[in-house]
Amino acid sequence: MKDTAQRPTHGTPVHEDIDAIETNEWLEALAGVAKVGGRPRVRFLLLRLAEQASRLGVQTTASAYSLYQNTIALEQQPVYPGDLVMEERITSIIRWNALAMVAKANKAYGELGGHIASYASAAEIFEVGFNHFFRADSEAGRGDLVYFQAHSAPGVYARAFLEGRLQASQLERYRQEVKGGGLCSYPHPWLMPDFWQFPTGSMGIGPINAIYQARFLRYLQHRGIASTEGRHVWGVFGDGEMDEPESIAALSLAARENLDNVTFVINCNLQRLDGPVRGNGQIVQELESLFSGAGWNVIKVLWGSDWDPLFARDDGHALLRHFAGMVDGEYQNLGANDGAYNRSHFFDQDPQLQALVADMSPEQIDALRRGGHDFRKLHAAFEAARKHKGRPTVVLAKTKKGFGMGQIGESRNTSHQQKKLDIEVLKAFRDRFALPLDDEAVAEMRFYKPADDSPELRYLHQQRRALGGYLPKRNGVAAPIAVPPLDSYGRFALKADERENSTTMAVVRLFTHLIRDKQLGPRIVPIVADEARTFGMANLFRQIGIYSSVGQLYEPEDAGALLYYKESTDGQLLEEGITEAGAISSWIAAATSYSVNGEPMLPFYIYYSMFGFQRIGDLIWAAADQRARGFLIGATSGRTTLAGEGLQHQDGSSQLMAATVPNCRAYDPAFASEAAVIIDHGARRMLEQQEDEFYYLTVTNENYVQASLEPDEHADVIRGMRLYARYGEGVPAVRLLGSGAILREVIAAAHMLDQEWQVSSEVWSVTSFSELARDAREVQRQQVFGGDVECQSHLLHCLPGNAPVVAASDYVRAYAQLVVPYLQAPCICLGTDGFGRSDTRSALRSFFEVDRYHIVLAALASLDPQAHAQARAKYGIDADAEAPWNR
Ligand SMILES: Cc1ncc(C[n+]2csc(CCOP(=O)(O)OP(=O)(O)O)c2C)c(N)n1
Repeated sequence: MKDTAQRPTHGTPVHEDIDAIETNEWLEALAGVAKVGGRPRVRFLLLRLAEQASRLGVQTTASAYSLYQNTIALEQQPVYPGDLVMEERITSIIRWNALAMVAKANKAYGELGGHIASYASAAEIFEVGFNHFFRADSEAGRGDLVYFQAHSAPGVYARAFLEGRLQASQLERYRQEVKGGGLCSYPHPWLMPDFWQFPTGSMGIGPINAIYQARFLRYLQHRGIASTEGRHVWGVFGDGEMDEPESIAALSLAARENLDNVTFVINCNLQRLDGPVRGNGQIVQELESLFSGAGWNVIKVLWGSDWDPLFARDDGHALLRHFAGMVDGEYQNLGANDGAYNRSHFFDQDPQLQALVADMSPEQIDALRRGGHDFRKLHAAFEAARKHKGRPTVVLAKTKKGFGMGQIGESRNTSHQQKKLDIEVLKAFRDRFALPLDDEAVAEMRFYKPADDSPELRYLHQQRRALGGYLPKRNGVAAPIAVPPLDSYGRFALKADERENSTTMAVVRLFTHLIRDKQLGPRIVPIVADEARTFGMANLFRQIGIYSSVGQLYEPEDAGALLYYKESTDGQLLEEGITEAGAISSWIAAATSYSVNGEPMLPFYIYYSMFGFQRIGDLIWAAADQRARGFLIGATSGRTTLAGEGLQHQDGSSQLMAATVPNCRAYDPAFASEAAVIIDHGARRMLEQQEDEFYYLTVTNENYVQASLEPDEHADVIRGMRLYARYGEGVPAVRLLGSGAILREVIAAAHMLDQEWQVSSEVWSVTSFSELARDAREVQRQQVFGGDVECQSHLLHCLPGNAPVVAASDYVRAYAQLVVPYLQAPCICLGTDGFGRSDTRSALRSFFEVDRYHIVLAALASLDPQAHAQARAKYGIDADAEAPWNR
């Protein structure tokens, strides 16, 4: 180790001591106070001193982190309530099975991947949770929610194997899911719906989701929907994962909302995938500053029990001084090497340190554990976290990546990639953890499960029984909730009058009406990210209130107004502020409440459509994995319909992205009546039929006269297209398709074709190109496979034959093009490819070539070259103009 005294510690310079005797007097006095008056008295005096210093004009630069030691002192550590030897044995067995699962799959099949080193570092953290804290759902009520670090999944499987919940044959099929019965790489509720609850495979999603889950538990409690008191959210995450913006995005919300029902346990093994998390710094100290700055209670678990006697003998605090000056790259280096190396490279650097280990053998030095591998230290921290009131807690547990993997994997930069282990390494692992396996069993990497009546399994079951049962476990069924007849809440939309309205306003009105329904109403969760007024939802402020865990501590500025800003503890509306990631996390919590809480809810998250799939697409993907049920409303949608806003706001792509999510049903309705039918259908599918799908609707802020719908048209709206009208005489020469606000341009084009060019046409309102394509794809597949060759897609049912088709939408051409391969007719697709820009709707539609003139031109291009040339001249369309996507 290099010259530590001169090295900067995490963030603050080392100060020079100009009067060591005086310093000592102060320190001794403080130690005396601690002895007599205890810690609270010390804290009190320090606060008073800080106040006094401030009055004297001294800027105190107290660091935002504490010393590099355990937060819970030995004297405060409770007696361990479990059987340490037994738990060590069980953990060793689980370690082996987890390792064998990954190594075996990779040996047999080569490139299946998987991780050994991460779980190796987290085993004790998981096992303390499983043996003493993680409560399962039971007859006594719903249990805790646990977010497991995704790439430590092998350890969770290995435990479930001992519990008898997974069979050896399933462990054999780790990462081989296609034939069925295999185990997912990471937690995926979609693929293991009875097992995993929360998808955490994409870093950052677990932490933000966990916090909003904890907040939603409070919401349900405050609104009287479910009793969630006592339920705890645990999140076990990596220190590298904390780099993700989403991981830290909701920390202040958790503190602000006093979420003492959530605990993060950060596995600080100091490593990421390629190397150290903070080789030149100290991740533990950085995270402590971050979390305490955000208002969390921080508990550091850095050193195991074997260090206690060393600290006790270390009167001069040499250990703490040296720990403070050492960067994580060095900690990792020490971690990767044996006792002799640690003696020469750490303890021998300072006579005081040297003396501390003088009577210890290299093996004893080697066996000094980090706190995150010590059940007693971890238990004390978990217990303190669960008891802590008023604030969320983070446990920062210092561990070694690849703990127990020896020369090839312990604290090595390459640990993360270790998937194949040679026989000597496996034997060393067996010996290190005293596993009862002979050489043959080791060579074959046989899974090991003690007999059912063995002390190990009896203990394991007994601990779980005391915690209500087993987890992770997902419940997929909840009591159905009846949706009122559409006519009772959506009549205004089905029967249009002459008034102009927008589809956004109509959708808001629809769910506002639904809220009034006695049964379903309380289960509607409107969610906004600071855009309620934009979407005309201000009336909901007063009608249902804005949820606030503390009610309203101020008189709102607009108290006298009819629609004043009303916050209340039983408020129904979730006003999340400017955080789409937070708002979608709330939506996920509500949309999975049927499973997590057994209480189906129906969330409507309404937002600027551009800031949905594009901004937080990965969270939506995780929602899909999690079998979310609810509505996403992409408002102010359409690249030319959101006039004026410009490049960053105008959405021309979300429908295309939504089409890629298998259980997302995405619609781009043109009229309020269509939106009403879709919402009614979706609500029934999700709440009555319990289908694991969710609905995405793009709605616009363009006001126009709406169209009515007849009951016999509803099914076609859901299938994706319906005949709007025929124009002109005889068999239609061309079929015109339009979705969303662009349908009105299509209708105008049909009039022009008829009146100016004597071309007859059919106009189809396409509510969903993606649903049409999905259905057509399935039919085509059946036909290719020689199944029901007679069956026909809705698309071809509507558009038989080869009369030309023109399809236009307010999205990129690829959206309408989703249906082209399934048509028998030639088809020209118009769309809004390119960057949006600010201007009027008509200017934008002209620019992007989706206005009525360009639709007429496209229709004539496929029908009549002469008329086409005339039309181009008549409408002033410049054939040489640069394409919009190049501008
Ligand atoms: C969003 C995202 N980016 C990248 C990855 C790939 N990845 C998987 S594990 C990992 C490193 C995780 O490090 P850490 O959180 O410290 O966990 P450890 O394995 O060290 O316990 C990375 C980058 C991912 N899963 N998700």
